[in-house]
This record gives sequence, C-alpha cells and structure tokens, in this order.
Amino acid sequence: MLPASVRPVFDAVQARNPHEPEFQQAVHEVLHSIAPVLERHPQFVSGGIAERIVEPERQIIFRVPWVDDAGVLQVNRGFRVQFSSVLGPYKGGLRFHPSVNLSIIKFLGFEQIFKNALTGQGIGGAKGGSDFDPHGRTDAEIMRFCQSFMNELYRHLGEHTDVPAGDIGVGAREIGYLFGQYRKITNRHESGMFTGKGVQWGGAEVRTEATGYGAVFFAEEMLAVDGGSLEGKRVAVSGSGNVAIYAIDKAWQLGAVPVTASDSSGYVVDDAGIDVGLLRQVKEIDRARISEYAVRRPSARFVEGARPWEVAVDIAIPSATQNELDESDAAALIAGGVRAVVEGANMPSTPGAIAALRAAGVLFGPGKAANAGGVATSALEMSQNAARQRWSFDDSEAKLRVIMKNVHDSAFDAAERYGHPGDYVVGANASGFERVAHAMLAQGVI
Ligand code: NDP
Ligand code: 2IT
Repeated sequence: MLPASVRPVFDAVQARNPHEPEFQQAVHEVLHSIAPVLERHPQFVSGGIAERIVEPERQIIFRVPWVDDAGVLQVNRGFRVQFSSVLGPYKGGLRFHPSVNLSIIKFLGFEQIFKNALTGQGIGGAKGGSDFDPHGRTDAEIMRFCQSFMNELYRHLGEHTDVPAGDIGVGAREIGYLFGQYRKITNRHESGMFTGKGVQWGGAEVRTEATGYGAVFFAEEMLAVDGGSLEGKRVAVSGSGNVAIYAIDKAWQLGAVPVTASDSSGYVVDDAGIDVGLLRQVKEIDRARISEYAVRRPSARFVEGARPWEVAVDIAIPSATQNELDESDAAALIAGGVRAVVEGANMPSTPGAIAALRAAGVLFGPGKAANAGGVATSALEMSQNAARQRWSFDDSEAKLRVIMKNVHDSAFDAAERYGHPGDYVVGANASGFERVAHAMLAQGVI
C-alpha cells in the first residue's frame, strides 16, 4: 500500500499513462520509498517535485525505415525519452528488442534518473531504443538499421545534450554504426556524444566490463556489512550478454563459483563453474544460443524453457531483463538457501519477489544501485573524452570500485536515516531522489 502522501501522484500517473504497466511499476516503487523523504522535506512537497519528476522533460517517437537483405522494406519504431537533465546531460542506454514500447523505455528512463544521481556524477536520466530485433540479422542489416535510426535521432543528441550508450541488443557493433552515422551527418568527431565506444576510438577501458564487475563489487560490499564474503559462494547468474558475462568473470576473480547462465530459451548449469572463455566464444563471437555452451562443455547441461532460480545457490545476480524473477522464483531461491540477490539488470525482480525476499531476511541489492557501475563508467568515459585523455584499465577499475563502495554506502546510510535499516530499495531511491529534488528546487519551476 502506498502512503496517503504520495497516493495522488500515483493515481495521476495511472490515469495519464493507462497502458504503461512497467512505467507504473517503477513509479510505484520510487514513490513508496520517497514518502519518508517528502515528510522530512516540506519544501519538496510545496515545490511539486514528485508531480514534476514523473513526467518526462521530452519524449521522441519516430519512424525507422530500412531495407533488409532480401530487398524487403521494414519499418520499426524508435524512441528516446529524455526524462531529466537537472543534474547533467540526458544519459542512458539504447535497447533494441522486439518487446520495446513506450512503457518499457519510460520505466528505464525513470529509473535512470535516480541511478545516475546515486553515482554522484553530473548526468541526467534518459533511455531509448527500438522494437527492432537484432537476432538473426546480418551485419549489413544491423548497419542499415542503425544508420536509419541515427538519421532521425542525431538531432536530439550531443555531448552537452544527450549521450546514449548500449543496453539489451546494443553492444560494440551497434555503437560503432550509430556513432559513425552521427559523425557522417554532423561532420563532427564528437567523442563525448556516445559512450561504450571501442577503446581504439574514444571508448573507455572497463566500460565493457563495468556493469557486471560493478554488480559483483556491490555484492561484496553488502556481504561485508553482513559479516560475509564471496569466497567459495555458489552464484546463479541469468542472461548471457554484456552484464552477465562480466558478472560471471568478476565473481570468479573474487573467489566465488558462478554456476549458471541463460537466455530467453533456457539456462545452463555447470557444476564445474561457468567457463568464461567458452561463454564469450558462444555468445559474443559465434552469437549462438546458450544451449550451445552445454553442447561444448561436458560438465554442463541445458534446461530448456526454465530460469536458473531453481538451482540452489548462495547468491543470485539476475542480469537479463525486467520481471524475470517472480514470487515463485524467490520462493525457490529461499528454499535453496540464498543469502543475497543482487540486480545486474533493471527491475528484474517483481514487487512480489522483493517482498518475499525481504520477509525471508535475504539481502537485496536493487538494480538502481547494484548496476550503476555501467553508467558511472560511462561518465568516466565522458570525462576522458572531454579532457582528451585515456586512463589505464587498472586505474579505471580502481575508480569503479570506489564508486560502487560510495553507491553502496549512500544507499545504506539513507536507509538508516529514513528508518529502514538494511533496506537498500528505500536507501537507493531516497538517496538518489534527495539529490535530484534539491537540484530541481534550486533551478526553479521549468
Ligand atoms: P545483452 O543484450 O548483452 O544481453 C541480454 C541478455 O538477456 C541475453 O542473454 C538475452 O537473451 C537475455 N534476455 C533479454 N530479454 C530477455 C527476455 N525477455 N527473457 C529472457 N532473457 C532475455 O544486454 P545487457 O547484458 O547489456 O543487459 C542486460 C540487463 O542489464 C538489462 O536489463 C539492461 O537494462 C541492464 N543493464 C545494462 C547495462 C549495460 O551497461 N549494458 C547497464 C545497467 C543495466 P536472448 O538473446 O535470448 O534475448
Ligand atoms: O541501464 C543502464 O544503466 C545502461 N544501460 C547504461 C547507460 C549508460 O549510459 O551507460
């Protein structure tokens, strides 16, 4: 139940955005968490901060026409939701996936505001993408799609305006084509207008690894507060993309044993521990399905049409997509003895799952905090681009580690300050919101 103080804001969001369940879900959670913040800051209430923050500053929806290899015309829909620029230029990834619609882009853009605030850096919140499905498309088709997408989006971007990056379905290959088209149209080699670029042409070291590495650093911080560590822990990871691969990689490095990976067809469980080299070969190079991992690895088996939460583990790191871990998955994890759930993806746990985990005393690291290492390293990429510098891998990883500790501590402290000790959901939302709200008040009603 939402506290009465924020209920009218949620009712208005529901009335105004009736067909946007993911956006409503994200708003509901944040409003719930910030009710105690509003109580303690009457100026946020009189300044209408909550009413204003739930409405994007700008939304762009556009046609993306392109021609496939068979010569057939295709039309996709493109989105960019520029949610808040109060702390810096709009910042957030692009998602290419057939499920993409306005609700999904708005929930992601909304979450991004508070995540980015929590990093302590000068970046606003945005998200974009398309209902384009890159699976099974040739390189030439991907390139033509990206070029058409940028033919429209370029006019809304810029290093001081809006700086996209990757997300589901948008990795190094797509970023290359998107950046190249922007450069061609504008006649500007404007490095800071995109992050996640190749390290040979303005990309930052560690940006590729940052989200997965950051989530595991966050897990380490949470476990340390609880008197534990990653040493010897069995870890279930979902997904087998950018976030999952590097979460698995860092889990190994910090002494844990990651035993699962998945995609939308099912999951693999490997009792010898996931072989990162083989996983990268299968997913990044061969662009094959996760079942192929089990074909090539004797200690692994593929479980079709299921999710990895039925495997008994100490730590779960959902790193695929929204609402991929529901109440029954949470019950299975609890029955298997899970100690911590750390969200590598955005909003992977349903509200029912979070409630069940909380009731069982499981440590829970929400995506807004736990996966903030990706965008935080994007901000480091922007700094390097602005200064025409290139920092080393070790230096950049050390910076990421400090940022994740600060993100953890900000969320932990805010949870204590607002009377919910140990509740990182309240802590992350409250801490991010405080920063955004103060800036909005200072900058007037705009
Ligand atoms: P990738 O495209 O690299 O990988 C996505 C993975 O998730 C794939 O294994 C994909 O499998 C799986 N997946 C996608 N949709 C579904 C679905 N509906 N059901 C089951 N599995 C699915 O994306 P990323 O690793 O970059 O992103 C993963 C998550 O992390 C997303 O929630 C994203 O928003 C979040 N995130 C990403 C950041 C980044 O820097 N990249 C930063 C912070 C958060 P399949 O191929 O079968 O679709
Ligand atoms: O959800 C996210 O934080 C991202 N996809 C990364 C955004 C970014 O701008 O690096």
